Amino acid sequence: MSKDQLLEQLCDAVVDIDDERALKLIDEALEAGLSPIEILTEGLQPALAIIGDGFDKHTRFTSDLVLAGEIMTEAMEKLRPVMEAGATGTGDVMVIGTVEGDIHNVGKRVVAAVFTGAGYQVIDIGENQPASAFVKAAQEHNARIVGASAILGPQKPYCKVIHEALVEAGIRDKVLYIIGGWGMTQEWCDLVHADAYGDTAFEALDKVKALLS
Ligand code: B12
Repeated sequence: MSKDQLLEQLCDAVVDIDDERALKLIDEALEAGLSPIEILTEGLQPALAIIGDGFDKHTRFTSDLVLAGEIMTEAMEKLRPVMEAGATGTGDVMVIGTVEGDIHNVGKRVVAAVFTGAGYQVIDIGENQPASAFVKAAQEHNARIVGASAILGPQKPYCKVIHEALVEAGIRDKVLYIIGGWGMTQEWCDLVHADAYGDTAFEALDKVKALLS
């Protein structure tokens, strides 16, 4: 099967919520030499966009989101070790979490895997986390980067609460504060006083590298 066929079939398998087939196709894609990022961005994410659109149009239900999320969890278990292999280590620590009120965790884990792969030491504090948890972890681990994932529209303003908590703790100027999540924009980034936002994990990595250099 060609690379394009593999990715197309993988997308179809996720859209059909056929986890067994999706996981088998991920193995095949890795064996065929496709990178985890190609698999994620060209196979899995288009499927999630289709399911998300269906949810918007009421042709898909919350149960479909749950099942798609479960497939993504299993997919990340396969892809993460490949993404992390060969990390050399920059010494910089990144604390990342999903903001309070939001339980989406796939995007955060992709960002964590990409930064780990690029050599950062990533501390993932989990989902639905209050600002105090970001501050506590940043202090404990002497973080250079703090990342907040806010996927849900109504939770995006919470990124400002985290900025304020970092200011209050006296560590805002010591960390690079980055945000991301479905539909994140520069406007949100400015509103919540983050240093940068990333549409994708790789865009975020490029921005962080540029800002830290
Ligand atoms: C799977 C899924 C779920 C699963 C999540 C399972 C899990 N383990 O995470 C479950 C079932 C729990 C879920 C629940 C809900 N969901 Co949902 N969900 C999705 C879905 C289909 C895929 C999300 C996903 O995993 N994407 C794949 C990852 C890789 O992409 P990503 O999250 O965007 O992350 C990338 C970037 O955004 C960025 N990024 C992300 N985080 C960060 C952080 C930093 C620091 C940086 C730099 C970058 C960055 O980099 C990532 C990698 O490139 C999306 C639709 C979609 N198209 O995304 C809807 C979607 C996000 N959900 C939506 C909704 C409405 C809900 C519910 C409210 C539904 C309901 N009525 O109950 C609940 C909310 C629960 C809660 N309190 O959080 C809406 C949000 C719309 C909005 N404007 O807010 C979406 C967009 C669907 C839609 N079109 O309506 N959902």
